[in-house]
Amino acid sequence: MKRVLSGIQPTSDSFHLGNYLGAVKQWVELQDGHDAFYCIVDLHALTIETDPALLRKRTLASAAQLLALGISPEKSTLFVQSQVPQHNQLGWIMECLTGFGEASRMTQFKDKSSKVGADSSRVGLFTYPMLQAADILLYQAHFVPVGEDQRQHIELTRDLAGRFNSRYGQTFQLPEAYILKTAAKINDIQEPTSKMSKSSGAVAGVIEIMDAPEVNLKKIRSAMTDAGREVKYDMAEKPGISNLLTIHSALSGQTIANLENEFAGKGYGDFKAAVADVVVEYLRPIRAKAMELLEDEKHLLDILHSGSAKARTVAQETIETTYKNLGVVL
Ligand code: ATP
Ligand code: LTN
Repeated sequence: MKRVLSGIQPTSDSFHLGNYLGAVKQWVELQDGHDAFYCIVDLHALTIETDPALLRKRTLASAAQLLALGISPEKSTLFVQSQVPQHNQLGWIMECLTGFGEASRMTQFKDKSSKVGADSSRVGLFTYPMLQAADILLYQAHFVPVGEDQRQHIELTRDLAGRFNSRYGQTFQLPEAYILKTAAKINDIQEPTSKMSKSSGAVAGVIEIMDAPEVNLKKIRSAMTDAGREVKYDMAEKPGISNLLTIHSALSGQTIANLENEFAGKGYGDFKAAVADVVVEYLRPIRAKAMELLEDEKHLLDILHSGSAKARTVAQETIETTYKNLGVVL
């Protein structure tokens, strides 16, 4: 069976629709027929200032949401990055393999560091992609399901794996990004030309899984639309409507062409009401399930501890081969 690995940061109380449609939906699908490892990357979340109580709360909330969205501990290994110290061990080796210029070209680093300024940016934000490479290579993953914004990090991971293998002998599987064309990028519903984001979006533009149904209903009804009145997919001229069409289609399973027909001659108001309905009804049971899971912290911790134990066994094997090939005395 092919191996799959992906990660998500516990940086907010709720995942948003972009996280789900761009990434986690594929995680759920890939559990069948693959050996899947899914990681809550709490060490990556430390690259921005974090309150200890919030980090804990959000790590558990992330686990509850992943389970509610369909990740099954029977079918896949769900674990917490910091509970597997091998990530730090391989992270250092990846840092020693990466060029300074190469790391400087990572667009996520450039975007995030330019927002706070070079002086306030952490070194950890700079070395973030090398820890991510370690996350992936430790498990010898074939596929990495992520949104479009992560493509460059997966490319770097492939380059590092290839470089290590050619210098020190075959050690790592070269991973491939697994990115679905249809929902690779969900945009902010108030600013439909920028990506929906946990950390940078204004709340009105981000549809959160854990928000109450009334809140999401209101957000979608007030989503930014475009000039004109036709419900038509056109990313350049109608980014707002196109984004809403993508969301509706991804959740309802109807094609965009079908939706365009269905709403031909109707106004944006009717269309937004329909999108709101689809989103709210889709998320209602998921939110309820996540809330129920959060009531039993011990059960959640048991799932994470057993996932982490399994992950450590696989990760340790890779560390031993890596050290041996590097010439480290074992
Ligand atoms: P931040 O904005 O704080 O960087 P984020 O919202 O991008 O956070 P991450 O934890 O970095 O969330 O991403 C988790 C997964 O969700 C990644 O695979 C990422 O590609 C995907 N993702 C994030 N935002 C979107 C989006 N707007 N559309 C599609 N996929 C997305
Ligand atoms: N950088 C990713 C989160 C992430 C990840 C990973 C994704 C950390 N480690 C390993 C896939 C595989 C992000 O910002 N979305």
